[in-house]
Order: sequence, then C-alpha cells, then structure tokens
Amino acid sequence: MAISGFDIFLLELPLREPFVASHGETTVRTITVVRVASDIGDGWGECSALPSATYTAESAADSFDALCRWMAPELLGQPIDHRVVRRVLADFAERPMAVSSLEMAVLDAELRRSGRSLGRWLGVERDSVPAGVSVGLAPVDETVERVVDLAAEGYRRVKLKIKPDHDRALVAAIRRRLPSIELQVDANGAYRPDDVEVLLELVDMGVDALEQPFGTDQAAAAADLIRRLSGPRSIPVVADEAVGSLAAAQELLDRRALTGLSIKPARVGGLSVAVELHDLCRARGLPATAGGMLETGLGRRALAALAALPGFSLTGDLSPAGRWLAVDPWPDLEMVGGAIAVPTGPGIAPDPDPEVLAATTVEQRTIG
Ligand code: OSB
Ligand code: MG
Repeated sequence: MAISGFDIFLLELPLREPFVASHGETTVRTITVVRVASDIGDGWGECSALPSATYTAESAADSFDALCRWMAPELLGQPIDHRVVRRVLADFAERPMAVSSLEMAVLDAELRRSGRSLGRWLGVERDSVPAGVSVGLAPVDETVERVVDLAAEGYRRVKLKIKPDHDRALVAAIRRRLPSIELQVDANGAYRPDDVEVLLELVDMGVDALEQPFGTDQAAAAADLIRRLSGPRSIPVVADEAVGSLAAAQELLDRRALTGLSIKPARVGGLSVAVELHDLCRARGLPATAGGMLETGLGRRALAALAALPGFSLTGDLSPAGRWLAVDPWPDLEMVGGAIAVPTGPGIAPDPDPEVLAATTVEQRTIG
C-alpha cells in the first residue's frame, strides 16, 4: 500500500474570456496537475496556483518545478494515506497549493479504492449547492450586461471584482437591475486603510459581503472596518488571500479582523485543512464561502463537494469549470436550475480525457 511514483503535468488551458482582477489578468490558464501511482491504483490532484505569482506567492510553473524536484520525491515509498502527505511535507508551508495537489491525489486514490465519493468522505448531507459566479474587472456597462445574463442563466450569487474608482457606480448599476441577487464584492486587497468610507457606502448600497478589501498585511484596517459595520450594516468581511493556514485564520480572529472566510483548499494547504477551517468557522458562527481558483473539472468537483458542508452559508464561486476554461481534460460539472450537484462517483473526479490531456500538456515529468 505504498506510493510508487508520480506523473506531473504542466498544462496550458485557454480561457473563454480573460479573468481580470486587481492582482492581474489571466488569459491562458497554465496549471499543474499530478497523478500518483500506487499498488492500490492511481489518483489525481490539482495544484491551483495561478499562471503568475500575483494572487499568492505560488505560480503554476514554479510549483511544477518544486513538485518535481523536492516534494514528490519525498513521498516515494510512503504509505498511500493522505494524512502522511501532510506530515511528510510539513516543511513546505510556503507552498500550500503544491502540498494540496499531492494530498488530493493520494486522497483520490484512497477514495477510488474504497468506492467512496469525496462528499461521502466529508460526510455532507446536501446533494447540491447553489451556483455562484465571479465576474472580473471590465467597464461598468459591459459588466452590468454580463451580470444580468449570468443571473438569467440561473446563478444565485455574483461576486464582483472591484478596485478604487471602480466600485460605487458598478454596485449601484447592478443593484438597480438586480435588486435581490446575493451580491459580494472582492477587491483582492486593492483598498487602503483610509478608503473605509467608500466601503461603507457600498454596504449601504446593498452589498452582502466584502471580500479581502485590504492587503494581507492590513489586519488593523480590516478590524477598523468591522468595528464600523455594526447593527444592520454588519455584513461579513471575508478574508481570502490573508488566510493561508489555520494559524493565520486564528490570528485574524483574535484580532477581530475577519467576520467571514473564503475557504480554498489549495490556498490553505489541502482539503483536510479546508475541513478544519470549516469546522473553526462553524464553531465561531462565522459564515464561510467556497472560493474558486479557475480550476479544472477536477478542482471544481472537490470544491462542489466541500461547499456542501453546513458551514458554507455564503454561496461560493461554484460555477462549472467551463465558465472560464475553453478546453479542459476533465469532464465538467453542470449547473441545473441555479444549482450544482455534489458529485457522487468514486474518488474526487473521473479520469481526464487522455487526448485532451496530451494536447494541452506543455511539460511532463515522471518521478519514481
Ligand atoms: O480572489 O477569489 C479570488 C480566482 C483566482 C484567484 C483569486 C480569486 C479568484 C476568483 C474565483 O475570484 C473565480 C472562479 O474560480 O470562478
Ligand atoms: Mg477573493
């Protein structure tokens, strides 16, 4: 029951439309995926690091390199047990997305072997989750039309990317056209502490949650904003890139610098840490939201299962992978009636299509 090897792939997947946020623009989704081989069978994991190291310090190509050189070799001969991955790779805390991919691959192999789905392993009770969509930065008129179309497709929640001077007019226009859609805004850290008045105005305009308004080193500004959002204005201030671990979440909680958490399995070091963060949120009564990373159908399936846990009270970035990816080796999730079914097949996802995988692979390495 030991790990015998890995195949590590760097893929280039074209996007349907550029994804623009204040941390940069993505047009081709370079992404690293891993396949683990063992005597109980194979499993697949996704390293969701973005093409460039702008959102967090990890990037797809750099992760590919680290996985091949240092991380996968550490696991050769180890038992095929996802808990071992976390323990053996404890020194790679600076590379949570790469660790996450290896944990996912090993967990997938274990679940496939026992015929269980990820949802069953997590113990979820819901069989579907509401669909939500993230909308990149674009001119206001264009964004409004885009959001109206997405709402007509059935999405229950929209998360608008905002930045200074691209906020009030946008939120006002969306609220005029869609008075009751669940509306979150995500600044990816673009505001400065003295922009707090603008953020309060957005809340008064009917924003339901504010994601990462300030930089990751601006906990005091987040705490100040939270203090000023009392009473009817007390919407969640959601931390995204500021929380890369359980310890980071705990510290921000102690400083009263978050009142909601975006949980992305990759960003926090894997599905098992994501579950621990979910449990922390539940214990503290904090709303959680399942955050997307422009994943393939593989990563998106993991997210759909995770989002079915009871603490995810804010709708997540739960759109099919095809919302962004024009080409994807994995079969996609489907949105039906504004909801996405929690996958029920064995493991985390079915195998990728070998032809699409080969056609999109730009580098491949075998370890072991
Ligand atoms: O800040 O939430 C973010 C995607 C990549 C990196 C950061 C973020 C995002 C999203 C989610 O907004 C988009 C999606 O996967 O649908
Ligand atoms: Mg975000």
